[in-house]
Amino acid sequence: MLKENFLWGGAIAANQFEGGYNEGGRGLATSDTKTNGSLTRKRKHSFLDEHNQIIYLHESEWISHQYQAVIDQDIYYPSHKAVDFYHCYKEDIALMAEMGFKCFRMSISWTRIFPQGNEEKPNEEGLKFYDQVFDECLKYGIEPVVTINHFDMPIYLAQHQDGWLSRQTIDCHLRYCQTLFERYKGKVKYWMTFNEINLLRGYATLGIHEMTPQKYYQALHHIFIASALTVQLGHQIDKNNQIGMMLANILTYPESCNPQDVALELNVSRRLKYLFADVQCRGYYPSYALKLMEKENIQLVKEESDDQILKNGCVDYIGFSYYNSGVVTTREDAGMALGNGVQMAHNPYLKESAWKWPIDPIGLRISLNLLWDRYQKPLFIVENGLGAEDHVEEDGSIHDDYRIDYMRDHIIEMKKAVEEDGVDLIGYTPWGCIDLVSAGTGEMKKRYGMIYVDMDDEGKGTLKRMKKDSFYWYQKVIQSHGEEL
Ligand code: P53
Repeated sequence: MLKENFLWGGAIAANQFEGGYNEGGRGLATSDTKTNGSLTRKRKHSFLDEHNQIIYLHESEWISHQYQAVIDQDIYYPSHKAVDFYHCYKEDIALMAEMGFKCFRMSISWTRIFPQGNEEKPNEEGLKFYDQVFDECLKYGIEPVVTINHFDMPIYLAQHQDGWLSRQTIDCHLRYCQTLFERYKGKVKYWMTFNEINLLRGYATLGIHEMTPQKYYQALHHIFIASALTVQLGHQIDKNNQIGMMLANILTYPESCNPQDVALELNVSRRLKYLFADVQCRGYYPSYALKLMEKENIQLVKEESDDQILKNGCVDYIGFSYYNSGVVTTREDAGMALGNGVQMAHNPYLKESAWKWPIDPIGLRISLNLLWDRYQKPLFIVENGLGAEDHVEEDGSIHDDYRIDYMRDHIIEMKKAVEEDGVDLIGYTPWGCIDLVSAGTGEMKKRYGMIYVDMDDEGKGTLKRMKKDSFYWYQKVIQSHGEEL
């Protein structure tokens, strides 16, 4: 059986869900300059070039330091309104309560609390907004689970100090955390430091112009230190706080039993996944990471106390996202498939979603076991789900049996990991429980929710919320504690 206090719920992130981007004294974040996109046309940020012309650049395209991120008034940016949780939170939380949620995973927008990121004093209006959200949750017995930083970077810090490349950003982050821990003490117990810490890359999440491997590892080091200090601070302020890491659980299989494929898979999973969890769960850089940096000629600038900080800042649990698995191969002529941002070979045993993400429920059981074996820390599935296009019938019903199938198959495997393998699991919060903007493509039509939001890729729609078939299905799942699937 799942634990009695197992946390069934759902998950969202501020920049994809909240909107109200210029209300309540909120400052701009890098995500506010991200345009919408489509499956083929990836999103871009808007910048001013040296002639004061607005240009659009993908974050992987290197940009010069003097380029300044700006907002083009003629263009639609999905984060600005998102699906307007800022104004709809009462209705949304009521719907989650109706589904029977025990918890709600959400993130706080850094620039709502510190508009520039580096102020001495927080913005009271921003703090009040989250007070209201948490109070509304607690009214229904819903436990808030808070991601402190979900793909969030104040534009000011990106522009003035290259975001996480600067050690000063650690202090800014800690002031933000201290404010949250003190203000929401007694209301929030479950925290996560950095969403998908192993997927933080270019401008949007790290705030860095002109990325290089050296800059990447230096910024990552600052984030590791910031996270470890956050864990310590959170425990000091309230010993009941449970502070976790958040890992994009990149699960890879070798394409064949050729030892070269197996060795490649080991290498890939270390580089893309284990490095991050090893540092945050064990409190030091694993030897393969040190060798990897040595090989790439990376010289980390560290302070003397850094090793001790990492050691004293191990996380309490591992939150992770799981959508799919991928296949790695040493075969040079392999056909490539896109899965979770990593280029990989096709898996002939699995079906794919419309966005070409392979669907692999057994991979969830494997992942739970791999993480439990390696770390012996409680696990929390904080993202899982199927991005799909939904069709609204004339009577307003939405028959999303494909989503129900996806979730059912994953919950079955999750239960096996707990009941047959003995994995310690805190809860399950499927992604985008209410439809939201896709992080990868900026689309609205890539929907994950059990609640539909009337809004299209251009931001047009009434924002009306409608229950999909999966709403009633998940309600029963929670009610029966995962027995009725
Ligand atoms: P979308 C890429 C690969 C794996 C997970 O993703 C990812 C991403 C970013 O696109 O992000 C996580 O919206 C993330 C969420 C995101 C969700 O997965 O591209 O934590 O913010 O929305 C799903 O379909």
